[in-house]
Amino acid sequence: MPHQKRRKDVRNVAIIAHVDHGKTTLVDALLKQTGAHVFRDGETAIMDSNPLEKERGITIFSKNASIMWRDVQLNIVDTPGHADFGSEVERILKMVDGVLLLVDAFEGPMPQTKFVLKKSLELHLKPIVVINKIDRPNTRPKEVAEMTFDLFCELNASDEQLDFPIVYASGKDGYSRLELDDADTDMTPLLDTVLRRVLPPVGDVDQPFRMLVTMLDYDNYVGRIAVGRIFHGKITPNEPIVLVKRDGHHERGRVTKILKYRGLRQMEVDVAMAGDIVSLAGMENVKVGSTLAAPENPELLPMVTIDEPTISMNFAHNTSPLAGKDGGRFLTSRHIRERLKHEAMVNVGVRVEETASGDRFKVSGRGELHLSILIETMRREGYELEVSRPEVILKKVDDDVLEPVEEVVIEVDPEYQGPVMQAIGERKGEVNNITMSAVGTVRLEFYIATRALIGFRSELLMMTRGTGIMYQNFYQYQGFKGEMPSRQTGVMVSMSGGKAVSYALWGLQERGEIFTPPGDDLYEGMIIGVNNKGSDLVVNAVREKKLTNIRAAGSDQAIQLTPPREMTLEFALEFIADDELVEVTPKSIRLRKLHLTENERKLAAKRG
Ligand SMILES: Nc1nc2c(ncn2[C@@H]2O[C@H](COP(=O)(O)OP(=O)(O)OP(=O)(O)O)[C@@H](O)[C@H]2O)c(=O)[nH]1
Ligand SMILES: [Mg+2]
Repeated sequence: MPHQKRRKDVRNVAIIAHVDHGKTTLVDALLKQTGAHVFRDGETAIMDSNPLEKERGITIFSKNASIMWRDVQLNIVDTPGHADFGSEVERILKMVDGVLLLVDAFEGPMPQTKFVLKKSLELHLKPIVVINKIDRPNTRPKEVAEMTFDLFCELNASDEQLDFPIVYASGKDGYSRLELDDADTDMTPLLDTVLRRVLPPVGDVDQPFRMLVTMLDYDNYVGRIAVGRIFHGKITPNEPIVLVKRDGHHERGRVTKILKYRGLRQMEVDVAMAGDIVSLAGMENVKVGSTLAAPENPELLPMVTIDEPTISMNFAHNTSPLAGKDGGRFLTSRHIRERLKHEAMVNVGVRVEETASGDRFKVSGRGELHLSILIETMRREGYELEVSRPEVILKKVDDDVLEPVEEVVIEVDPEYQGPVMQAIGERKGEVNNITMSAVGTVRLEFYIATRALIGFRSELLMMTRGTGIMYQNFYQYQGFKGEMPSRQTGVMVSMSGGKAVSYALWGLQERGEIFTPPGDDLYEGMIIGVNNKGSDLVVNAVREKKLTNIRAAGSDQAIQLTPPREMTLEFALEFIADDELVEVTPKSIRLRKLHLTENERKLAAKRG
């Protein structure tokens, strides 16, 4: 191998793991240890800065931070652990020279651990394994270390990769150890392991500048910002560069600003060079996967392929009688089209297509979470929408129809094992492993069509009284698995508009769960609850009690309403049937029939 110049003053490392194994909390500990950020009391997961991330307690977007350790600049990328964002993690891996693979000392390797490790090994990265959360009771760090070793073997790691260092840590309490029985110190053992194990970046500053764009950012003052790793050369502000798009087109421009991370903040710098992770402003049309290059060598840098979407939904402007009443500012089909077009530009995994009807758009993404985050973001921006049930995207290869299949792990108390196994069986899932966890829960591992999982999470929660945990991860496309069971219940549909009345709801609640609290505005065709008997039922939920006799009117106080379910977007999307829609406004999430009147529904049913 020819001699490669490496920079000793920088290391680029990504933190990868299954969802919730403690990536963002570990970054807190590193920022604290190096003084890169001063935490206020009770401040946690500082990198989860987006309001949706805070609300859900998960990381949605990868983010950078930079810390100094023993005069070396460590650029750290915190990545999302949820499977829907797996392809983003894959792209991040192209930007770094090393990874910290976190594994929860209690749970052990999970589906997304396998996915991110596989991708890292394929890119010839040499992971550092961090057995995390060792402060938790009932952990089994040694066993988890062995399971992780087995996973490396299963994924055909090279001997060099198999020789991974292990650091035991508690990101939450801010300590790490090289041996389990070492005394607790701080994050020094982990930070020193990073310096020792992660290769300094290769890069020749004398070559023409080239940078691969891995992430996008936006700033009101400077516009779109391209974030990525400089692979060759160096760059100074106002230098002319060429934007090389993935389709080979070139566009000339200039870098207006160069920003580098210091801690959590971006600072303007006068120069950046090979090995640096930087943010460059000035190129409005830049996309993820583009290359920014010096005019004398405008060639694309190789990038990992972008995964195809697996799920799609129809988006349209809100056509319900309550449209515009919840303070939405963007109500028309034109608004929705423009917003979605913008999203398709900046959100790599999202695809937007016009449909024959002209005012409905087919939006495809990498999973339900991926798309529900887009919907949630739009409603916060003031859009009103109606959205159809998620559908999986089928593939046709020669004469075969293929559908996406997921690898799923469910953890439940043993008493629920039977019903859950039965539900998996009904959905044509294939169980491939059943184990007991250290705390006595049963872990079921199985493969199942993505299609069969839509609606399954909410059913699992109901089946296990909210205790069941489920993780899923795209596995592969397989032959179409035929019909799947659909929702077992019908719904109660409001027969007219008006405000929901306690007395009426009270009369209806014995038929099934109610979604709307008294006082809520209803309209004809709106779904107000579940009808436990299979069919749909048109009901009157606005009927006041006749005040014919004083005693009965007085007894209204005695009405005991079960508190209605708090409607979340995830529940709504999973719950609805094909002839139903979710209405999303800045204030409410409502369910409705596609056809609002009973007549229209009957006609539609006749037409098939
Ligand atoms: N006991 C204990 N809990 C931890 C530790 N690290 C994180 N947690 C908790 O685990 C949960 C998830 O932590 P995060 O840091 O958000 O996990 P993450 O891997 O970034 O999650 P995603 O980004 O959504 O994949 C939070 O409730 C943390 O408080 C730890 O070292 N010990
Ligand atoms: Mg996180």
